[in-house]
Amino acid sequence: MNPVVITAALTGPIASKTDHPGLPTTPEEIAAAATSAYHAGASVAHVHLRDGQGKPTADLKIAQRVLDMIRDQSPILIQLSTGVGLDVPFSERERLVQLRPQMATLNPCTMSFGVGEFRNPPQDVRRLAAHMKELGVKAELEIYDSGHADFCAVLLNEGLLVEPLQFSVVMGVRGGMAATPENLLHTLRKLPAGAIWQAIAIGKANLEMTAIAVAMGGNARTGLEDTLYIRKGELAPDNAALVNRLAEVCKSLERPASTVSQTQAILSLRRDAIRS
Ligand code: KMH
Ligand code: ZN
Repeated sequence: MNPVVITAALTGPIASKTDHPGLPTTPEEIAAAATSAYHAGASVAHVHLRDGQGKPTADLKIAQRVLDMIRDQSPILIQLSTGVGLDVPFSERERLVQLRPQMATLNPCTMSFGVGEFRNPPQDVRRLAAHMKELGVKAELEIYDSGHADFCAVLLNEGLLVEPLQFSVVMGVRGGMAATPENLLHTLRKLPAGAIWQAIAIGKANLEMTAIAVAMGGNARTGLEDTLYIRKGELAPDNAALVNRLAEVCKSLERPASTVSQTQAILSLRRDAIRS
């Protein structure tokens, strides 16, 4: 079986240091978390940025600083979030791809997201997809419901996406599909042939659903964006502890965590002087 691409989602847009004192929010903390996650088995860091007040931001200077710091410390690949945060306008979010990370998220649809609204209007999504294609930034398609996969097929038909498509099946967000094996299977059946996928399980099903995904041949993500707890009632010590646990699951299933170089091949990433 293929090795597993483990992605570490270090910070996310929702939690604060009040929820978890170890949540990395400053550039220094985010870079250190990426490095520890790399040593624990992750080959991709999914990166959200926070401003000086700890709020989600799409500030290009902060983003560049974080990318540079991560690159200085390890070869982990960087996947920049264009989701950013629920209160950040799409026009600011989409600018982040100008920094040409090797990967960035593309959220295809608008939806309720917990207590808020995650706005991804179709014409804005099309414009961002086209820009990412032009810059050679690989789109990680975050789908929160099986219908989102259908819209990605429309974008593919319109020539806005580059194959192989790379999907994240996100489960457990209130407003999207629940984290259940049935929902995962149903959604996977909708993906175009040849698509690459990973499971993202938000909340208490994080371990079970990522383990199921690995057993099924998919890739998997974990980190404090996805769950603040390592088990019921016990905060995860840090991102690396969650990555380490997932890497152990992968090893037990005879699918070791992929190296950076293997991940570049598996995800068909651009290989150039810019390493992230
Ligand atoms: N910003 C959140 C609402 C992404 O990283 O692209 C969803 C999110 C997706 O975190
Ligand atoms: Zn994210």
